[in-house]
Amino acid sequence: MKKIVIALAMGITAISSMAATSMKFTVNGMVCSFCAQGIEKSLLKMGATKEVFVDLKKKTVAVEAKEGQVLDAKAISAEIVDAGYDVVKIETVLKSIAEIKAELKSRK
Ligand SMILES: [Cu+2]
Repeated sequence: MKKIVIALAMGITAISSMAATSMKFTVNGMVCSFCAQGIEKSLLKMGATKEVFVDLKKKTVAVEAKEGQVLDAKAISAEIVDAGYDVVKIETVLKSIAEIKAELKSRK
């Protein structure tokens, strides 16, 4: 019994130390900070969303998942499309929003 408990505890630590999971959407049609704010707001309302980051210049919307939760790419795309923008590319990346931001900055 003790062994099982230890194994479970180890399993939980392994999951929580996993890299953050995010999705990067390439979105056409976002032109100003109001566009960005609107998208941020609607995506933050979704249950699995931890953080949202919009980069207008790079036409990128990044969404980070809450720990242990899975992002719904279809639902997120639908939100963006409903708001009047075009989703042209979806990528899953094992990075946090902070890491994605740093990456976009270094890639001027
Ligand atoms: Cu706008």
